[in-house]
This record gives sequence, structure tokens and C-alpha cells, in this order.
Amino acid sequence: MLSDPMSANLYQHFERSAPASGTRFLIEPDGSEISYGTLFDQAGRYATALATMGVVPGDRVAVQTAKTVPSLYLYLGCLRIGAVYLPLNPAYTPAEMAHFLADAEPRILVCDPRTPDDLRPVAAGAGVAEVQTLAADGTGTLPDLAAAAAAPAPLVSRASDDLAAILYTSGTTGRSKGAMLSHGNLASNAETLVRHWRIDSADVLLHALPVFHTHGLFVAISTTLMAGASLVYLPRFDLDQIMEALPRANTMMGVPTFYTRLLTRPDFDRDRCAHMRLFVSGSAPLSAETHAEFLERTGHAILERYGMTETNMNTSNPYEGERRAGTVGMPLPGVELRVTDPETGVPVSAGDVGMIEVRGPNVCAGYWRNPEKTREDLRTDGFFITGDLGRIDDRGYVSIVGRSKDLIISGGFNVYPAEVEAALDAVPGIAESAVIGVPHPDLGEGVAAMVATKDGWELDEATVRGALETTLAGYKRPKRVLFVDTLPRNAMGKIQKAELRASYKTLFTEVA
Ligand code: MLC
Ligand code: AMP
Repeated sequence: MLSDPMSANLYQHFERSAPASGTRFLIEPDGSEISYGTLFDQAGRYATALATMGVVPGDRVAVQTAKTVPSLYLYLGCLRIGAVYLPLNPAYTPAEMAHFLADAEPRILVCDPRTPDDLRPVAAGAGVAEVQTLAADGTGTLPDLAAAAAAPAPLVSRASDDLAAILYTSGTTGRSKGAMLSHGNLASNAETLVRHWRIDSADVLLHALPVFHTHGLFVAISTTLMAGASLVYLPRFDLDQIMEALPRANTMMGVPTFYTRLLTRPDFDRDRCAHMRLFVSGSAPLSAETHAEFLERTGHAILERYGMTETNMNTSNPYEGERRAGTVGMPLPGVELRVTDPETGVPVSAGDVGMIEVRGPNVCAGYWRNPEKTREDLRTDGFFITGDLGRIDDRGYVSIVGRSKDLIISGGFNVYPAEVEAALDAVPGIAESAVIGVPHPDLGEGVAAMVATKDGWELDEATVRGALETTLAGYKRPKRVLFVDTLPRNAMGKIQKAELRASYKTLFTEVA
């Protein structure tokens, strides 16, 4: 292998952990298999295609495609040549994409062939040099270039703190910020999780998560590659498909909605899960009730862990030992976690609730070209202020009891009310709006909006929701828009969201 033994390139970690080239890496929904040999051969081809287009180490490669196997080749191809992978939700509208492209200034945008006409002007405006396509069926201009590649582009040596990926995460105020994730951040966290969750080459992970976020891309795929394990790779979460694929896997990772949906199936039971080794949940709170029902039905205690885009995984329940319902377990090896007074930053007394702060090799270096936001969230001593409120019990288990950030987590996707309110306020006829998260039986929290119209305007719910179609991705659009005369405000003029949350708490759960 022509590689630098001192290099911290994540690609090399994967290559070093890989089993014999003929070993299965991935099973597609139709049962066809991709070997490790094919994975690395194709990654080399994609690396060559990118290098031929002039991509050099440090260049960003923005990717807005369906979840396909070639998009994994592209991800590894980027790592191989030291490019910075920038995955984006295919649900983002061109209006949302404009911000990411302008901010990240990628050299190349890879998108679905159905979207380049919409995206080309946006990409041109952001100075993107090339737009390539990759379709859901694996065809496109980029796969063509990769197929024509002669030799794999040389593997580029990377230092631990060189960037491997940028993942955008919305802010409480203002625009999304790009979390800068280094090769060292990603490699160290994946290695820790492999050890902690006992992942090995015999494991087969049922993968139905999206691959543009930390959970599906890093927690699931990096750990699989680091362990030389394999994947059953499904394009999305479809209950029937999951039930059918389950016998071929022995581990599964998901957001709580995956597990509550599985529990709606009477045939999801002990027999169906007898061969399973591990179920992991994260990205949103798993209720103690769901944990208990799952255990009762299947005999498996879901292992809940806690992480963030900026920090990868911070805590996990134990593999062996009690997996305590309603907690996210203990700090992972190498991760320091403290609970502080949100006002002063001073650690609170044992057992008290405060701000969760974390430090370790998992924590990103800050936000892309945003030193101000980096200073706000990352202390000079290296602790990252998560915005999550929690406490540590007398046995060291961490519970998350709330969030200081105005954030809604809907089916594992983050929605920032400020962004939705800005989109609503731009709709003709709307005077003001307030967006809140309301308990939702399927999604955990559902997005709801209260709007007041300007004098003389008559609007209805469908019109308002329709008006957001061009500005906001579907998961951010309010499931309900309710019209009010005025929004409740305190003496300072601030909208009383707690009051709204209390008034509408049964909006999605009351039986019609
Ligand atoms: C889809 N829709 C959602 C939604 N997902 N609405 C609210 N919340 C969601 N999560 C909307 C679509 O826009 C569409 O609306 C309609 O629902 C149907 O779309 P769908 O694609 O058929 O939805 P469905 O299959 O039901 O998706 C639900 C889901 C999916 C839970 C399976 O959202 C999902 O896979 N979530 C996982 C998110 C995730 O990976 N998070 C990890 C973040 S990393 P319309 O109006 O167009 O019909 C992180 C760090 C960490 O947080 O710790 O892991
Ligand atoms: P994201 O910005 O998409 O990475 O979301 C990170 C946020 O998801 C965290 O700050 C938490 O608020 C939340 N989160 C992740 N895992 C859990 C969990 N197990 N329980 C509760 N909240 C979680």
C-alpha cells in the first residue's frame, strides 16, 4: 500500500481495517452485494474524477443527492484526495442551497440530474466551478467520469486536524453554521464507538438513516468501515422494507421514530428480533415508555446515546451493564462532560440541572469562516457549550432534561423556529408569527405555527403552507398553521412561547 504511515487520513483508517477484498461490504435492497474490493476500487475512481476536475486538498465538494451506493464512493473519494465532503439534505430548496453554497464556496456541486436547472444559477452565483450529476439509480455525469478513470488518484496524507467534512447545522439566530469536522474528530469517535458497542467484522448493520447527517454518515458508516463490518443499505425508512430486511442484519441504528414505528407492527416481536445483537437510538429523546415497551416486546434494551453535529457522540449507555431508560448514559472514553450554570459557566452542584458542556478529540474546531459563533459556543479551555440542559445522577448517568436553544427536533431533524418564522413573515399578508414544537406521536415533536394576519388580509392554512414550499425543506414546514388575533407577549414585548406550548400541547395528540 503506497500510503504514509503517519497520515491521519480517515480513508487510511478504513483501508487498514478492511477485510479481504472479496468480503461483503454492503447488501442492496434487491439482495445484490458490493465487496470491500469494489468499494475501494470505486472510491479510487471517484477520487480520480474529482482530481481531474481540479479538486485539490482542502477544496469543498458539495453533494446533494439521493442515498445511493455511488454517493458512498464519492464520500470516500473525497477523503482519499483530502477534499472536504459537504453533504446536503436533498429536501433543501434552491433558496436554502444558495446559503450553503455561498458560505462554503465548494469547488464542485454534485446533485441529482433532475435539479441542475434549478441549482445552476445558484451554483454560478456562489462561484461553484463545476456542477456534476448523480441520480438515484446511480447514473450521471460523475459516475461516467469515474468509470472512465484510468488509475486511482494518489492518497493524500492528512494531519489529524485537517478538515474531512463540513456539516451545516442551523443556528438559533441567523443562518446555518458549518461545523468543521477533522479527520481526527471522525476517526477517534468511530474507534471509540466500535470498542464501546463491540462492533466487529461479523456485524451487519441495518442502515435506513439519511447519510447527510452525523448519525447516518459517521456513527453508522464510519463504525462499520472501522470494524470491517457490513451494511444492509436501504434508501430510506420504510416499515415494510425494514421488517423484510431485519433477518439479514444483526444490529440497527435509528432515531426514536424508527422504534415507535416498529412497535406499531404486531409482528415486530421476540421471534423477529431473536437474532439481533444491538439496537441503538439517538438524535432525539427516546422516551422511557418506548424503551420499556420495546424491552417488553422484543427482549432488547435499546442502547441510547447522545451526540451532536459539532461533537459527534458524547455519551452512551453501557453495552454491558444497565441501559437506563430516559438517560443517555455516561461520557464515552476520552470525552469530558461537565454541567454548568448557563449564566456563569461555573459547574453546578452534583445532581443539579445545568448546561451540558463537552470536551475531547470528538469536538470540532469550530464553525466554517465564523469565528464569532465559534467563540460563542467553544470556550477557550476547549469545552463546547451544547445548548442542552441536563444532570448527572449519583451513578454517573446523564439525563437531558431540556434545551436552552430554541430548537425543535422533529423525527430526528432539527428545525429552528427563527428560520421558519422568518419564512412565514415573508408571506404576503402575515403580520407576525411564532413557531413552536408540540408533542407528536410519530415525530416526537411536530412543528406548529401561530400567525396573525395584517389588517384586511384573509389567509388560510393551505395557502400559507403552500407559500413555504419554495423556501423551506418539507420537514421544516409547519404541520399546522393556526390563526390568532395577537401573539402573547411579556412586558418586554417578547413572545411567550411557553404559554403557546402549554395552550397547544395536545394539538397533534388529541383525537379528532
Ligand atoms: C419527513 N417529513 C418530515 C420529517 N421527515 N416532517 C417532519 N419531521 C421529519 N423528520 C415530511 C416530508 O417533508 C414530507 O412532507 C412528509 O413528511 C413525508 O416524507 P417522507 O420522506 O415519506 O417521511 P418519512 O419517511 O415519514 O420520514 C420520517 C423519518 C425521517 C423519521 C423516517 O425524517 C428520518 O429518516 N429521520 C432521521 C433524521 C436523522 O437522521 N437525524 C440525525 C441527525 S444527526 P410533505 O409536506 O412534503 O408531504 C444528530 C446527531 C445525533 O442529530 O446525535 O445523531
Ligand atoms: P444536531 O444538531 O442535528 O446534531 O442535533 C443535536 C441535538 O440533538 C443535541 O444537541 C440534542 O439536543 C439532540 N440529541 C441528540 N441525541 C439525543 C438523545 N439521545 N436524547 C436527547 N436529545 C438528543
